[in-house]
Amino acid sequence: MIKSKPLSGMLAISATLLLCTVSLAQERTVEERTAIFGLYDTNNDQKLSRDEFATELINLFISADVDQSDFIERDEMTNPDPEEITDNDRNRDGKLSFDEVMQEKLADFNAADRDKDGHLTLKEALEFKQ
Ligand SMILES: [Ca+2]
Ligand SMILES: [Ca+2]
Ligand SMILES: [Ca+2]
Ligand SMILES: [Ca+2]
Repeated sequence: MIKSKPLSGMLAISATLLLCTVSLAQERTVEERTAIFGLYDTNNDQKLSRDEFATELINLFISADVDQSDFIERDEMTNPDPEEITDNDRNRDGKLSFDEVMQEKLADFNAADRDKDGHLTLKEALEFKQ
C-alpha cells in the first residue's frame, strides 16, 4: 500500500531520531548533534534529564505516528531497517508501540549516562556509541 506523505521531510527527521536515538546518531556532525541536544534541553541547564528526554520522545512518537494508531508501523518509518524493527518489536506484532520505543531509548539513555547521575551532558551524548 502506498500512502502519500506530505510531511515526509519532517518524518524522516523524526523517524531517524526515534530509531537512531536523539542527539546520538553517528552520522550526524558534532554541530548537528549539539543543536539537537540544545532543542532537547528545554530548561537550558546544559544537561538532558530523563524527563526532557522522555518528553521529546513523546513528541517525536506522536509526529511519526501519522495515522494516530498509537503504533509506528513499517510504512511510517522513512528508512525502515528490518533489524531495528525486529530488535525493538518485543511482542513481534510488526509495529512499534510507544512502550517498545521508550524502553529501547531509555536503555540507550542509561548507557550514555556514564556517571549514572540521571542526566546526559553534551559530552556524554557526543561520546555515546551505540
Ligand atoms: Ca536540561
Ligand atoms: Ca501509526
Ligand atoms: Ca510491537
Ligand atoms: Ca551523566
